[in-house]
Amino acid sequence: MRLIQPWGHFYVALQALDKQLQLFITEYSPYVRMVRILVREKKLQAHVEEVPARTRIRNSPYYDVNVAGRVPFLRSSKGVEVQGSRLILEYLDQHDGCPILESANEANYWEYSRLEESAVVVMDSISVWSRELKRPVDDRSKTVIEHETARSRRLAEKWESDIDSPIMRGPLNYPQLTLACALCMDQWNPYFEWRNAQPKLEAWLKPLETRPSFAETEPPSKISIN
Ligand SMILES: N[C@@H](CCC(=O)N[C@@H](CS)C(=O)NCC(=O)O)C(=O)O
Repeated sequence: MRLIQPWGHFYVALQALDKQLQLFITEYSPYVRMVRILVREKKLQAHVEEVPARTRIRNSPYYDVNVAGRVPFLRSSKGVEVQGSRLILEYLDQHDGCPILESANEANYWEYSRLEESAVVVMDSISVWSRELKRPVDDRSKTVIEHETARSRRLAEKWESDIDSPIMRGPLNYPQLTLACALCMDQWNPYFEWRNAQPKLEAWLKPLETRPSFAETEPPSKISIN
């Protein structure tokens, strides 16, 4: 069976989901977490094997699987390889013709895309910042840390009003999943303290972050910073 899915101006032919897929992961990546949450929301655990990948090290065996060395990465036994969280989410959500993530429509396309991109910027910013904190002290860039700390604060302030958009309040969609996983990065990065200053955003996140799919994919610990 082949499904033809409209995707922007393109039509992407996707093979039907294999019985067995491998999802390459790390436990701290928010990009990976979005995919792991979708797998649980769609009850696809029996079809998707989560395989830990060793990223950012010299000569990692993972580079034989994915030359780009990034996670998430999806591989099927039929030879399909999907790179990048957004495309993997679409692949897993749409293969069965019963997507659970609401896509943009003609009427809300620009607003939906604006909000999704703003959520991606939060995720990118917190990821760069957290990655920097994980490096040995001598290797850390104070400039990068200061820049991303300030950027994420500004973004959280902006989201305190953007969160009122109907797109952020309706059925689960890409902007909501992205923002939720980005904001939950405070479970890993102890310096990302947005909750007290943004009470509306925290109230929005509560029902999402208490879902079992979020609880099961929580980072195992906070970054230990010395
Ligand atoms: N835009 C990509 C970003 C993925 C990404 O940056 N992944 C990080 C982990 S948070 C990674 O794999 N880093 C390892 C590396 O760059 O070598 C996506 O949406 O999947």
